[in-house]
Amino acid sequence: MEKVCVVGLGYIGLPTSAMFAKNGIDVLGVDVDEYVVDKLNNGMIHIVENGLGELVKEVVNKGKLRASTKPDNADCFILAVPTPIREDASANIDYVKAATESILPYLKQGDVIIVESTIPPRTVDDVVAPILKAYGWNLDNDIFLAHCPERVLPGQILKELVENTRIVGGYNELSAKKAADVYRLFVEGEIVETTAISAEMSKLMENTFRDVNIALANELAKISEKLGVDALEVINLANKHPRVNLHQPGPGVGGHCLAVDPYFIIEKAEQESVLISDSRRINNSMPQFVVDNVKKVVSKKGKVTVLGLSYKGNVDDVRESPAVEIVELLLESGFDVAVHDPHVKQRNVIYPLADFDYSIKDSECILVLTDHNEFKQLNETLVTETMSNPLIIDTKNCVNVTDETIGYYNFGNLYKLNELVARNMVSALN
Ligand code: SAJ
Repeated sequence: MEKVCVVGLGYIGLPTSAMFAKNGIDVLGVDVDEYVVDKLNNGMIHIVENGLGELVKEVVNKGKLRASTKPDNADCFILAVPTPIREDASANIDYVKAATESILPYLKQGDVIIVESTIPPRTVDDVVAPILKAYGWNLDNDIFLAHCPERVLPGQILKELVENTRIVGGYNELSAKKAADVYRLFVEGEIVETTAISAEMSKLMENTFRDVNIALANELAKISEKLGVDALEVINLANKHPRVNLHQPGPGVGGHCLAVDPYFIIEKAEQESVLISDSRRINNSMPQFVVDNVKKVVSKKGKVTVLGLSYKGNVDDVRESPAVEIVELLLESGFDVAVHDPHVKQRNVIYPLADFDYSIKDSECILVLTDHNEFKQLNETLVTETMSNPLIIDTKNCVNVTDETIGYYNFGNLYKLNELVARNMVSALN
């Protein structure tokens, strides 16, 4: 194999392109966005990922990686385009269809086509294969089709691309074998060959497993708040059992994977996906649960400081972030909301972001929604001196508070907010 064409230069396509180029393959990266293409051809990247900038610069300079808005002939085509979710929670696979159609004029006998995008079960068999067949290709002998879902974690993509086990689901056995050979170029982890449908389903179930388990932790948090139990201690205790791994509760589940992938299963087997649907509902209910607790301690129109807008710690990604929904709910409830996030860029959000000092000035409550490293140790002197009421609700259990005059609440002692409210009501009556 000499040439690879990667369609879609996002978080998966770009690092994958760079990885093939690093291993001696001539790579053409294709993207509809001219800005992305121009940047890449100048040796620069448009996303943030550890080590990727340096690698891309190196392989572009060596002439192993270049970009274009159109595909070209290659021995292998990798489709890594987004599959966003529609308003009605169904998967939008239009980009996968368009990417498949875009490579049709460039295919030749013996080529391998690999879909890396996350797709609903049966998409390779029912959508991608028919497009290729309609163009006249025989998928048993002429060209080879497979689904190989990406499984990397943002922040350590280059390492995980090499080390993770890859599941390669072929349209048929020969396709799985051909596609597995492609990844052998740089994957050091195990490469498992299977059918396309099993690969599609296993990818979705990995993230669904996590979503369902987080829902269980979130349900425990709600039950504990009602019963006066320390949910975080319960999790620690239960996890001492060698076969138990309760996850952590939080303000909801965000990102473009966990909060999306379960719907791809629900869409195809709605009646059967009972637990999966309920889990989505539980996780989706967490923003309102958080806001209900804020309402217990902040006066009408009072100032609330939101720390963290991204969907998880130390990333700049706000896609599907529960924090964004919480800010909206707080604003709808009439609070004066100041948002501080040292990782998120202002151009990616519609709210004005504030610096930490301004965000806590005259605030009645700091609401921590993301576990960024910067939040682990807050400036407590500033907190006690400038907040009108030094109180923290930490939905990620990440802030280390030493000053005893600061009221600190997390999912371990949220029920104590009810006691606080009762005490305040009594003192107001007196
Ligand atoms: N979260 C909790 N409680 C937990 C763990 C996570 O509330 O105990 C929340 C996070 O705060 C965040 C969300 O879940 O809002 C998702 O975070 P994550 O770190 O679990 O997952 P992602 O979406 O960043 O990446 C996942 C990974 N999948 C798994 O770990 C099974 C990654 O390996 C996949 O490549 C990625 O999805 C993907 O692209 O599918």
